[in-house]
Amino acid sequence: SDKNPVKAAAAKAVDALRGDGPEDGVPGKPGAEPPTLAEPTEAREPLPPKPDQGAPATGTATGRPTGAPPTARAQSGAYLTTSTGTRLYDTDHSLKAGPRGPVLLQDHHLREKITHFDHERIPERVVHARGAGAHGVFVGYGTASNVSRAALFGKDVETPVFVRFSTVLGSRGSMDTARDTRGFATKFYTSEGVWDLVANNIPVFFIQDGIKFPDVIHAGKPHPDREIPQAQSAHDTFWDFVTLHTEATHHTLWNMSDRGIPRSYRMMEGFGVHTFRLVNAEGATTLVKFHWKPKLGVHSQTWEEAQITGGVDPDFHRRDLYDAIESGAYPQWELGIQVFPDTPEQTFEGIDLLDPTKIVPEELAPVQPIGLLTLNANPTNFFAETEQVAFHVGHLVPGIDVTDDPLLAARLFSYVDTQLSRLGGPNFNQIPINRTHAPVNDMLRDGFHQHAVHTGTAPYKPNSLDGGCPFFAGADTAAFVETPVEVPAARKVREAPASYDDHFSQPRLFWQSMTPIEREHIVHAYTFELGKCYEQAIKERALQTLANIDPVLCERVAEGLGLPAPAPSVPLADVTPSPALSQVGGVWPPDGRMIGIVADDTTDLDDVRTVRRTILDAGMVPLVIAPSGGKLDAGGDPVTVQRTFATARSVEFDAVLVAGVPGPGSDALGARDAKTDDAAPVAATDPRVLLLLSEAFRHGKALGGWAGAETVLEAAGIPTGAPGVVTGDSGATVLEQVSALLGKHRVWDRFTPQV
Ligand code: HDD
Repeated sequence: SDKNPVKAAAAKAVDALRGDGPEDGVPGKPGAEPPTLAEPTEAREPLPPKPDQGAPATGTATGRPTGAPPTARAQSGAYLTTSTGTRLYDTDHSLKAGPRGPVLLQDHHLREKITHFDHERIPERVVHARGAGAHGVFVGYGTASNVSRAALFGKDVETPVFVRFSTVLGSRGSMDTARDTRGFATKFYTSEGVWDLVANNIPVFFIQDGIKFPDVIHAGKPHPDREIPQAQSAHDTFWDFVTLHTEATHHTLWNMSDRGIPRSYRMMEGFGVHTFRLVNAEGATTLVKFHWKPKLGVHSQTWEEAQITGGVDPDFHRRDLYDAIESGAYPQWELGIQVFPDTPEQTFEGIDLLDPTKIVPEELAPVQPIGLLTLNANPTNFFAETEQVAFHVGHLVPGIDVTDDPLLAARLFSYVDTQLSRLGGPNFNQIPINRTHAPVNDMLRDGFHQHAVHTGTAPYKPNSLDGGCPFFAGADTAAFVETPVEVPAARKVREAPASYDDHFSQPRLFWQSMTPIEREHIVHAYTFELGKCYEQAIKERALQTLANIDPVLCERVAEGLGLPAPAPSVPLADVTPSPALSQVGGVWPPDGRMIGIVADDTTDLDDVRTVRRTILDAGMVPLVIAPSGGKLDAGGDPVTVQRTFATARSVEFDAVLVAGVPGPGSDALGARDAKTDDAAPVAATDPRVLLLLSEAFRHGKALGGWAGAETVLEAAGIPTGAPGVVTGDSGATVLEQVSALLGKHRVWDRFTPQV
């Protein structure tokens, strides 16, 4: 055993601890001075305001701030210890009676290590279990200060935030690119307390009353007998519910549109869904709907891309968010509000503002920007932050209040309740990620996981022992005062207002607002999802809801299912389309877009270097794809390979370039091995490259190639001169045109929709 360095070091450490080692003064050594004991620990103050909630201010290798130092690979600190701070000399061997003997029960370290491990998991969220989070900052524009007294909306006021994006139906380990609604929950650590805006990327909800939430979720989750399918709505129980419950039609249509398969969390809108009530300094109230508008525009994957991604990179959205922040391409959203007068009817242009299945088209009430969100730091520890963050629609600050939307009422109850079992007790707001930055002076005491050491003897009000402290604030000292709205005299009933019966006019508005290619995607989505259902009656009911949205939609889906198309059972509403609902059109910044560059041993690397540099300077990400890893061109100035033909798949890239091949006698070639002189590009014959290119072409992605790369594109079956296929003499000119195409997200001209 002397030959084993770990054991030798451990034996030395044990000797030292026993006090019979060579050094003097080792505690425990006979004759050594007894150690001086520190004073007993002072009782601590009650939980202080949390000044250190922001992500640790550290830097990456590139000098950018991040959640964790990139070099940190293990725990900091010199010695491994138990949870109570006792230093350990071994964590690889249980304590045994001899090397081959039985393990001893007295091995505390063994028991502590295993016990803690056994309890590492907590229940996943009952919905929105799969998510990714990031830290950031919200800066108010001051434009909302006339409608809300909330300090965070003040001009240039900076508020730290934590945002968690999520899918709804899948488990914690499910794929990111499932067709689903996305959560977009923001915790604002304001100076007046925490405000949580718990939003989705779809502005309407499946149900109008929260009492039905368990029903819609039970229907959407995997079947209870075999627990399949995972993270899917393409199954009988989901469609059974949404076709029996036609108020779900609007949300379902959004899910079946491209909104259900976002390209990135960075390219999604967010919606508060409910109408909220803002209160200004004079006490005047306004009704509003909250919108997050991404600076990069709203973009989606194609359905085939989403399916391939689910297999080749289930963490696609999580990785995308993390990488973008790490590389300094900080995602940004503007927070905006649609503003409506707070009238007793609570309607706007005939739209019921308390009905969460309805939108107010932006053309009727423009979204007015009130602040800017920037996500600029990744979490340091996923569990501590992203998993333990606890949002609640009831976390409000003065100036932001709720309305009587019955869906919101159930949420106000549910979000605390669920944390009790998820986070194991009532003290979840003491977990670091949940701690407010405002001073806390509550009278909540004890309970599991109590971290505060509260002083004083009078945690009740009124009291005289503490001189009556703490005192009450008033509206003038930033108290949250519920808005004293009139509640109409009424009977107790289990009923909804008549306006909630209109389930089809707004789905029709959405359908009519789509461009032909978006409509075609919707047709394909319904045809796929209903095609995965087994029950004939469910498909027939679904076709009836589609007929009530639009006969063309119904006919196309019916055709795909091989079923007759029914006639509408309600009069079709006469709607004015809302162009703001469409994702096609507009030009957006290409920040953070991924560009693959296919290269091999025959490639002119000078051009690759220039193109890479130009892509980086434009804030995009160049990834060189080569036959094998390592470097291209060992001599001179080698180019690092980021992806190999084996690891690259089209779904990762927003555009793909095929780097040029130098002609015989070119300088670039002369600098390398002459054996490549007349070699054809390896890429032209490698099936993985041909798949990469043909998929990218099929998915409407910009493609480019220069100086002989046409042979590779042709080998992939890509017609020369097809829309969005750019070829030329040099990488620089090709890249310029490809970047311009990226601003539109996809080469829409490549598709010929039939709707
Ligand atoms: Fe919810 C989580 C968004 C209706 C009950 N919800 C949750 C999350 C988001 C939303 C983004 C994830 C939060 C996180 O990242 O931790 N939920 C919405 C929106 C809704 C909505 C936009 C409709 C407008 N939710 C809704 C209803 C109920 C719930 C009607 C219950 C009656 N939601 C929950 C929950 C969750 C949750 C069970 C699960 C985990 C959690 O709260 O913390 O309480």
